[in-house]
Amino acid sequence: MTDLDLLAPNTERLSARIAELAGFHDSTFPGWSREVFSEPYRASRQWVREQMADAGLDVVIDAAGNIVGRLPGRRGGGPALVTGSHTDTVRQGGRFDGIVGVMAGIEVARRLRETGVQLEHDLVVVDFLGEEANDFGISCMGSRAIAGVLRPDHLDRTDGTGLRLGDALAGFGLDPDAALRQGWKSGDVHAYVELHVEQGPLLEQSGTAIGVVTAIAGIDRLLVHFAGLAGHAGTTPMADRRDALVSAAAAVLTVERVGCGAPVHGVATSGHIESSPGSMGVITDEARLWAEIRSVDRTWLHGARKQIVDEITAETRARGVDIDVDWLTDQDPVPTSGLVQDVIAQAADHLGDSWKAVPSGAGHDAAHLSRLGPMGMIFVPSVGGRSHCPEELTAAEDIARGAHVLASTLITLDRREEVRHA
Ligand code: HGY
Ligand code: MN
Ligand code: MN
Repeated sequence: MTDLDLLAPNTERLSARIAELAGFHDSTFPGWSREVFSEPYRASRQWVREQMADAGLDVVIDAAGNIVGRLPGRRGGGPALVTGSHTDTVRQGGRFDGIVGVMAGIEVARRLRETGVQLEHDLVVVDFLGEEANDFGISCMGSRAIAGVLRPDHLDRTDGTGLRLGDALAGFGLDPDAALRQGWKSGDVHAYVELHVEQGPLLEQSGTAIGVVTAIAGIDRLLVHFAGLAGHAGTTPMADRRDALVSAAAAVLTVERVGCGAPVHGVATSGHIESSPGSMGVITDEARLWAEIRSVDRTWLHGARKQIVDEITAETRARGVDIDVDWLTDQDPVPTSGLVQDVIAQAADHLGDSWKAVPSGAGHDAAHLSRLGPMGMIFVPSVGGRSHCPEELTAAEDIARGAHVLASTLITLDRREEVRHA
C-alpha cells in the first residue's frame, strides 16, 4: 500500500463533521443559512477552530477573520501546501458548498497524523471568511485579504442598512485596517488545491466521479439605479409616466437575453430588485437592480458588460427614466494550473476514479489564491446539479472520494521540488 492509499479519509467521521457544522444555522429560514457576520457563523468559527486544533493543526485567526491551521512539514517553514474553502452559506443555502473543502482539508491533516506520514512542506488548511456574495457586494473577503487584493474602497461598501464592511469586520472582532496589509507573499505557497462540490450538472449527467477544474468563471456584479417620477396610479396617463419599476423590470429581461446569447459558457442573472415607495396606487420613482454576469470566456464577459449597459441605458432613457450603473466587482476568469490539473487527474486514475475536465461556473476563493501560486480545484458531483438551495446534496462516498483525491494530489505535489506556476 502506498502513501497515496494510506490517506484514505475516514468517511463516517468526515460525513459526521459536515453534518455537525450544518447544525450552526439560522433556523428562521428554510434550508441552511450561515451568512457572514451572522450569529450562527460566529458560533461556527469557534467550532471550526476547535476541529482544526483537534486534527493537530496550529491555528491562528488572521486580521481578516480567516481561520488558518498549519501542520509543520519536515522542512518547516517555506512555501506551504495550501488547501481549504469557506463555511459561510448563502441565505437558505445548503450543507456542502464550501464546507466540503474545509472539512476535507482537516480530514487530510487528521489522516497524516494518524498514519505518521510527514510532508516535506507545511500543510496549511484555511477556512476563508465571507466567500459568498453578500449585501456588501464583496465576496471572497478573506481570500482577497490573503491574496493582498482587499482594498480600502471595499471596506467603505455598505449593506442595505448603511453598515460599512469595515465596521462589520470590526464588529466581528477583526481588524479591517490590518486586513488590508496582511497579504501573503507569493513565496508562501508551494501549491493551492481546493475540493468543492460542482454545484452544476456536468459530473452527474456524465456519470463521472471527479471533476478536474480547468478555469474559474469571471464574475461581474452590477447595481443599477433607476430614477423616475412618482405619481398617482389612477390619474397619470400611461404615455406620461416615468416608471422606475417598469424600467427595472425591462432591465431584468435584458440581462436574461444577454445571458441566453452566450456562444460559450456565459450566464447572466438578476438577483434582486428594490423599489420605492413600493405602494399600490403610486407610480414608482426609485428602483435598484442587482445583477451579475459570469463566464470562463474573458472576451464574452467584457462584451456582455458593454452590451448590458448600452441596452439597459437606451431602454431606460426611452422611458424618460434616469439611470446610473455601478459595477460592484470585476473578477476576470482564472485558469487553473495545467500541472496541478495533471496531478489531480493522475491521482484520480491511481485511485480508480473516473474524471473529466470541467469549467467552474461558480466563483471560488481559489481564484484569488491563484495570485500566490499554482492553483487547482477538484469537483465532486452535486445531486441534480443543485446548489445554493436547501436541496444541495453530495453523497458521503463522493465526498470521501474527493477527499482521497485531494490527499493524493497534495502528497504528489509535496514531492515535487517546484510546481511551475503554469
Ligand atoms: O456564487 C458563487 O459562485 C460561489 O458559490 N460563491
Ligand atoms: Mn463555494
Ligand atoms: Mn456558493
